[in-house]
Amino acid sequence: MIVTPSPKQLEWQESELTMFLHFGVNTFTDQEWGNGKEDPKIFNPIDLDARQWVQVAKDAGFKYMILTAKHHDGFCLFPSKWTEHSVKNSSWKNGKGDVMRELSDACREAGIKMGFYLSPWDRHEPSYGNSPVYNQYFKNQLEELLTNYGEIAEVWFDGACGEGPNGKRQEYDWAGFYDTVKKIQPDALIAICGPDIRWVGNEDGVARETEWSVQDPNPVFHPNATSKVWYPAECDVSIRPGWFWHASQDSQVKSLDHLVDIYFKSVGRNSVLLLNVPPNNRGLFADPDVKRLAEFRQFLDKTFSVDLALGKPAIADSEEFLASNVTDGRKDTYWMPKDNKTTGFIEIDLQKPVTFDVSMVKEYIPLGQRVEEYSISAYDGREWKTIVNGTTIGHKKLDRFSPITANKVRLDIKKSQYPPQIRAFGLFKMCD
Ligand code: FUL
Repeated sequence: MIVTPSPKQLEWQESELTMFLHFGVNTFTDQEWGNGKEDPKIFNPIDLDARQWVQVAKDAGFKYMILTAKHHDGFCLFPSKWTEHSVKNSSWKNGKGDVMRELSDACREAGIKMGFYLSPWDRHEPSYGNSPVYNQYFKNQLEELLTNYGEIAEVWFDGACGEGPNGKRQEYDWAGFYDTVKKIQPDALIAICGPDIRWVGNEDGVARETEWSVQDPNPVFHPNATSKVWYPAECDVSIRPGWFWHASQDSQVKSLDHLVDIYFKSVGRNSVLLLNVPPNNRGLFADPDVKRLAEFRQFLDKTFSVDLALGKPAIADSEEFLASNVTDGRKDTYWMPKDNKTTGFIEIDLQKPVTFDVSMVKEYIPLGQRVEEYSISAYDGREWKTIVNGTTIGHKKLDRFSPITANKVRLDIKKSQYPPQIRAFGLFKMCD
């Protein structure tokens, strides 16, 4: 049986860019992990403007935003009725503010999808460590977040699980948490400690060269699965050294080169990039981050707006579906060889010498991820040269190489678990 994504997993994968927002009491204490003893009064982002966050994210091409509704310190950015440790006892807006509300309203207005991070580990809540009681507390908060803020696209469960105040260890009721999410918002994707989206395994924003969206089920996150599951990778990383804003890190925003490298190693390796941009203590994105995101967008636009293979004639050794489907710019067509063949090649005639240094290959993932090994070669009028040897492709595989001038290129599918279905084969010249 070929494993395929759910419609929501597909939509998520195709969106490619998600923004993470770490914000809370740590923003005011200059910490990365709060201890739960912070005075809620310290939370006072006097200029908070969620529309600024959303505009910056949207302008940079991000399609989803995920807010830390509660981090490990237990302080809630929404006025939960189950605790006093929240915005309602902060100085901000005399306790009348609700960051979830402001962000969800702004996202809806702008057509951006919203998600939240709710830390299971809670260093403030006294019931933490008393497993059934705390699990109920956590479900109550999930219910608030899933009921009061419109559509929630992604629920992000962190795996961190520290010791409770009474020295007891908290056993999370994952199955119960998923039931709560599915009952209220069946379409919400559950990420990381959840069944729908997989943590890539590091916090550097980097996927593997070989990245399969088809995986063996995780016994905790897919307790009922009996065979492989669609479990695509998400690459989380912060634009700064820390997840939370620190004044001292205003000068340490990642360079454009670093962000571009992350893009190629995440989105370009069949993953979604979850880039953290933390609001500052005024409640705004800081200037260096805003500037860098604009540069990042400019780089991507300049590099990817001209596909040098688009509309060029293509042939293949075998065509159940036409080879020219890979250069037609459409997402609903693909090349596939005849007779269930699992190997084959496509050749694109560029019609004149063209210089490029990036290739993009996409599989038609609505029908699964299939390719295990491929290569790309270029013909300069005299000889064929192999420029890429790769393994998996998936939603999108980007390869970088030294600039090459060629008038023909060829994609060889050398090994595939089922007949390959190639949606696109593009060529680009990176902007300087
Ligand atoms: C980790 C947390 O401990 C960090 O503070 C951060 O939230 C990161 C995304 O996940 O597990």
